[in-house]
Amino acid sequence: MNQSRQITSLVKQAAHAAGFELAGIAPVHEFGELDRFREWIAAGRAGEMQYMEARDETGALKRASLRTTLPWARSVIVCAINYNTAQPYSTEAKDPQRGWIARYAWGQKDYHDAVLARLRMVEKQLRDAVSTSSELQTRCYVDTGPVVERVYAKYAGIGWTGKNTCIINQKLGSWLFLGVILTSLELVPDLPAPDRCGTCTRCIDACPTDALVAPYQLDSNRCISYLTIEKRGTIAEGLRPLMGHEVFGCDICQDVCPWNRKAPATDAAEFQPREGLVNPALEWLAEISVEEFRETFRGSAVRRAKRVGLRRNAVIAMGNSGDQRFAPLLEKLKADEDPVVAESAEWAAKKLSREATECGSDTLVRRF
Ligand code: B12
Ligand code: SF4
Ligand code: SF4
Repeated sequence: MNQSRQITSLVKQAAHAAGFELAGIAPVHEFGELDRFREWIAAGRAGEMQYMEARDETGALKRASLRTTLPWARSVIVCAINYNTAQPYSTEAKDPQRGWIARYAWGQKDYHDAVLARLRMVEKQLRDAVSTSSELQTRCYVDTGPVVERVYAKYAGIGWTGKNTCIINQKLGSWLFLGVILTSLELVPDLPAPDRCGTCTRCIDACPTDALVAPYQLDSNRCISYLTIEKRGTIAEGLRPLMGHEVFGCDICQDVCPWNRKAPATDAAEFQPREGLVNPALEWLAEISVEEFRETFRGSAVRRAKRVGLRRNAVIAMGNSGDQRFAPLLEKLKADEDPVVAESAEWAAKKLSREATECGSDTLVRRF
C-alpha cells in the first residue's frame, strides 16, 4: 500500500509537470453510469457514430466494461487540461456575416495529439518508477479507447457530470480536455466530485435543438456538435433553422453555464487560437478551396468535418443569418459540384428569400 501511495503521488506530480491542471485516480469498477451508456446506445442516441457501438465477440459493448475489454486494467489515471482562451463566448457573437467554430477546435494543434503527447510523458515517468516495469501494463487514450472517459473523470474527482453532460470542475469550469492512462497497478483512488448543478437548468433551456432531452441526457441526433462534425451528407431540414451560426461544434450549453463565468484562460501554446478561426467569415468557409482547407486546417481538429461538411454548415448558417447580402452567393452555390452543398444552398436561398418577402423592407432597413 505504501508503494501504491508513492506511485500515486508521483503520477500526479508527473501530470502537473506535463501541464495537466488536474489528475486523479479512478478504480476500474462496473459503475452504475456504465448502464446509462448501454441504455444510451440502445435508445439510438449515438446517431450514426458506429464506433460508439463496437462490440466484442460475445456481443457486449466494448466501451461499457473495461473489466471485459481490458481485463488487466486496475486503475484509470484521468488527466484534464484547460483549453479555454481569453476570447468571447459564442452567445456574444452577433455579426450575421460570421459563424462559430467551437472553442476546443481553435488551437494550433489537434487536441488528440496535444493531450496524448502529455499523457505519454506521464506514462514514461510511471514506467521509470516501477521496478517491475516489464510486467506493468499501460495504455494511453484521448477519445479513441474503449472508455467512457467522463465516467472515470467523475470517479477520479476531476469534476461532476453536469446536466449538459460535460465534466465540470468547481474551480476551472468545463473547458477541459480529458485524457486517460489505464494501468495494471492498483493505485489509490480519489473520491468522486459532488454534483453542483443544483436547481439550475440553464443549459437545457439554452440548447437550441432540445438535444438535452432530460437532465444529464444528450441525444446526438439533435446535437449541433454532432450534426456539424460527425453527420455526413445532408442534415434534416427541421433541424437546420435551429443550428444558428454554428459551423463546427457547439459551445452554447457551456457558454451559459454559471461555472464557466470565471473560467481561467490557459497560456498553453497548443491551445492558442489559429488566426481567423474565432468567429470566422461565413463566405470564406463556404467557398474555401481544397488547397486552402488543407493549409488552414492541417493538424487541426476541424479536419474531422471534412471540407464538404464545413462548407455545408457555412451555407446553412448563411440561411439562418437573415442577411440578404448572402443571396447572390447562395444562388451561385445552388449549382455547386458537391450535391450536399448545392442542396443546402437551395434551402438557405429559399429561406432568405422567404424572409425577405415576409418581412419586407422593414427588416432590411433595420439590418443594414
Ligand atoms: C461521442 C462523443 C461526443 C458526441 C456525444 C456527446 C455525449 N454527450 O455523449 C458529440 C459529437 C455530440 C460530442 C459533443 C461534444 N464533445 Co464529445 N465526446 C464523445 C466521446 C468520444 C464519447 C462520449 C460518450 O461516451 N457518450 C456516451 C454518453 C452515454 O455519455 P454521457 O453523455 O457523458 O452520459 C453520461 C451522463 O450524462 C449520464 N447519463 C446518461 N444518461 C443518463 C440518464 C439518467 C437518468 C442519468 C441520471 C444520467 C445519465 O451517464 C453517462 C455516463 O456517465 C468522448 C470521449 C470518450 N471516449 O469518452 C468525447 C468528449 C465527451 N467530448 C468532449 C467535448 C469537448 C465535446 C464538446 C464540448 C465539443 C464541442 N464544443 O462541440 C461537445 C459537448 C456536447 C455535450 N453537451 O456533451 C470532451 C468532454 C470534456 C468535458 N469537460 O466533459 C470528451 C471527454 C473528449 C475529451 N477527451 O476531452 N461528443
Ligand atoms: S452542444 Fe449545443 S446542441 Fe449540443 S447539447 Fe449543447 S447546446 Fe445543445
Ligand atoms: S448550466 Fe446549470 S444545470 Fe447546466 S451544467 Fe451548468 S450548472 Fe449544471
